[in-house]
Amino acid sequence: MSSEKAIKLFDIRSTLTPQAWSPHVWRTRFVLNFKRLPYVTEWVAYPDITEVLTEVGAPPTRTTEPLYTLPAIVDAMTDSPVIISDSTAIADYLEDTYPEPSIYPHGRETQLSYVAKIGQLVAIPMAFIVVPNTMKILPQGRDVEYYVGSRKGIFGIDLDDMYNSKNEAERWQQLEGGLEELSTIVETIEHGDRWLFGTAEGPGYADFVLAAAFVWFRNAGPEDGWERLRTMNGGRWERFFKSALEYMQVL
Ligand SMILES: N[C@@H](CCC(=O)N[C@@H](CS)C(=O)NCC(=O)O)C(=O)O
Repeated sequence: MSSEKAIKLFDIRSTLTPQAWSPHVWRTRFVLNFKRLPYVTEWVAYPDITEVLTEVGAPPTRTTEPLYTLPAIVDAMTDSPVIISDSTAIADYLEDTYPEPSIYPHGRETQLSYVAKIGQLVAIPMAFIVVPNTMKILPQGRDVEYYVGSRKGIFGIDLDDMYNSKNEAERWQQLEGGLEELSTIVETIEHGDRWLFGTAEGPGYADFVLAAAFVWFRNAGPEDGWERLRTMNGGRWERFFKSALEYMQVL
């Protein structure tokens, strides 16, 4: 597709086919697919994120290194191109600019409160398991070198200490506990059969955030990790993931 009248989505390159794995970028990709917006992906090497985003004029998303993160988008469908970084800011922008279908059923604040719960109960315990494994799907050389050299500064813990034979059982216990608690929260939300945080008619943004965490776990996590997770809580997560497949194209 010509990128002239499309949205450019910056994503992190990998050795996978298709390449997409980053949980934050998947949030944006789900929204673009759901709203059926034309987009093209520009694959960026981890060590080049700062240079690429500085060049396009995207704002930094952090106050400590790394200052620049993905996702970022350039929307060339508007009168003058709009450049945005940070998954929440992008979701808000896409919702304001292309309101239908809406990603905020039950309201934005409600969706973002579910997103916070997903972060605390699922994404954080998952990070300990996935982050040390991710180097396996990054191109050897400068991508892996940058990744390995910068993780401690971000997570405050050595990659070797995140997930190893000594703490593996405990890490899984934390993730299982988080999923169990999330499952209890989901029971209290009125939703249809397909989605957990949306309505009978369609998904909410929190559904995409949870699905993004699951794709991350499946694509960048340890071998058999997804096999183990998907059957937990009576297979709820696998059924949910099947619904999300509809919006999982990588363009
Ligand atoms: N608050 C940001 C966080 C995004 C984020 O942390 N992205 C990671 C990839 S999943 C990244 O680009 N990291 C850059 C790096 O580690 O150098 C958002 O929601 O978009």
